[in-house]
Amino acid sequence: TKAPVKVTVTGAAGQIGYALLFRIASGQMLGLDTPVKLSLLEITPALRAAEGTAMELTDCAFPLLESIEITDDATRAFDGTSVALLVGARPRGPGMERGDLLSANGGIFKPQGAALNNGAAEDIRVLVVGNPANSNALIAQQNAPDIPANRFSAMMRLDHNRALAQAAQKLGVSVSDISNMTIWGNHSATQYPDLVHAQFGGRSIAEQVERDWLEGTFIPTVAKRGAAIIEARGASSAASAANAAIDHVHSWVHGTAEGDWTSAGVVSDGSYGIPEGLISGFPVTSTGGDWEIVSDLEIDDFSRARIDASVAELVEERDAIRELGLI
Ligand code: NAX
Repeated sequence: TKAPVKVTVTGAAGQIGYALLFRIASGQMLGLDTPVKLSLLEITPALRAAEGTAMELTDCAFPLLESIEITDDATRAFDGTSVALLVGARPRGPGMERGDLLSANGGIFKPQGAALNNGAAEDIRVLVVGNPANSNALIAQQNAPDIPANRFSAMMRLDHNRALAQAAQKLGVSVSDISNMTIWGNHSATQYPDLVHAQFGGRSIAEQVERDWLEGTFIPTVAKRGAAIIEARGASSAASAANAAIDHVHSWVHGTAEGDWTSAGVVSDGSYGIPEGLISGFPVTSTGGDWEIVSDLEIDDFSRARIDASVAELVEERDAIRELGLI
């Protein structure tokens, strides 16, 4: 076995945290050869609940779980950490405008970015799950100038997995028969799940389904799935979100399959006309360590318009957080 790796989960007492921690501790994220030291960061009133979760983690007697730390101090939680899963965020309350939401989250992600910058391990990798994920990731990244920008990513993987499942159901095939799916843009209702590049049987899926279904059913079903889950369950996606976070970090650390790619929100290098510096959904590969944006895909007019619309929203959010002095 390898040396133990410190993994920090923020919002650890929340519902995604509850679905996530046990899978990390069991080795499903970093691998069965890697012991983990868990650090649970919560706000003070939720520390007791986090202790309860920690008691259950202890009661699982996971062979790979070396230690559990519970704290409301970001400096301590991020000290020496190699993987930071930023799940805790401020949800949009009734009557809350986007500016209020961004500023409330700035109060969380700005100091967390700074704490990561000061104390995280050399090999730190950060995944932002808490919404608005892309902009929260940008705030954290911009406040951590000493950490390479490509170590920050925002979660598009739940949307990606939703898109795989919807396409597989439509074609009557297994999700494992579908490859090269991409979620472009923002993790929001404007996201563009791309069936033009997604493949089944070596061919574009867009060529194998009706145009009406692609535009009128597939895209809205994937983009509005979060709302549909809330309506059905009475609570937002938790287990599927945790699963996506596990998948994301697993692909990042262990690599993506040869010939395939996945989706992640990463800092744009200007590819595909997406302004440099924005954290946008892209097709990405990893050979085990760093995300790399898949280059030179041909973008048709329909995809161009969809990508541009979602990126315009990211630009607005970035301008708003800039105005608020968060970046
Ligand atoms: P919960 O409200 O159940 O849990 C959030 C937890 O974060 C709470 O325990 C809260 O005390 C904690 N928290 C708040 N501020 C904190 C801070 N400054 N430091 C540490 N912890 C803090 O929400 P949950 O359902 O777990 O969702 C968490 C976040 O994930 C939300 O922002 C949600 O919108 C987002 N999601 C993102 C998804 C994605 O695909 N990127 C999908 C699922 C999910 O909706």
